[in-house]
Amino acid sequence: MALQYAGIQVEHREIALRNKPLSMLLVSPKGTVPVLCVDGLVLEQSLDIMGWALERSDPDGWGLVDIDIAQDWIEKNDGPFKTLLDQYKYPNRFPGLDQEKVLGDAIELMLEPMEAALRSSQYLLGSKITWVDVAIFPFMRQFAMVNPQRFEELPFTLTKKWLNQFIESELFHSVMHQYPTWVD
Ligand SMILES: N[C@@H](CCC(=O)N[C@@H](CS)C(=O)NCC(=O)O)C(=O)O
Repeated sequence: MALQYAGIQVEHREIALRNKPLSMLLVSPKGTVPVLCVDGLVLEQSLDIMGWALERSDPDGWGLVDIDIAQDWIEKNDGPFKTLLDQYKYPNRFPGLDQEKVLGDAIELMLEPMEAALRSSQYLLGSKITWVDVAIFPFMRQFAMVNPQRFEELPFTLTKKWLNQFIESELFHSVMHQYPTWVD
């Protein structure tokens, strides 16, 4: 989304994670997606790719953030919330865990603070969209998709509205194509 927002054209190579092409592993042995290769530079973290794109073009000021607040949200999302998301998404991998307990932990960790933030402003860091919203909403989308009905029942009206705004956005739709899998 950041690349599209910044108007940067890329050659998109969709990867089958179970069968990673050698050409990808040669530039990025870490073997995770996304990877951006540009002018001899290899960026292997989503946030680095977003940052790189916004440095080139940022028409609506996605990059204008209080960096400490941004980092707090990102650390919470990429750390403990991601762990809970995996537990919630793949209960078979965590047989000892109670799904309602996982949901409760996620609510306390992320949904309640998000709802509180969205009570005082339209987006997580204020009245305008920033890269932090764009970096975090895909995780909340995945969380909601595990049990959409259960998610819908939760009393987090503002968080649901915030999420739906991104899911329904033209920008999101413009990048959510099915691409053919790249084969070397
Ligand atoms: N912190 C990295 C995480 C990248 C990551 O773990 N991506 C997953 C897919 S969402 C992956 O490529 N996993 C490798 C695999 O499943 O083999 C980022 O944000 O780019």
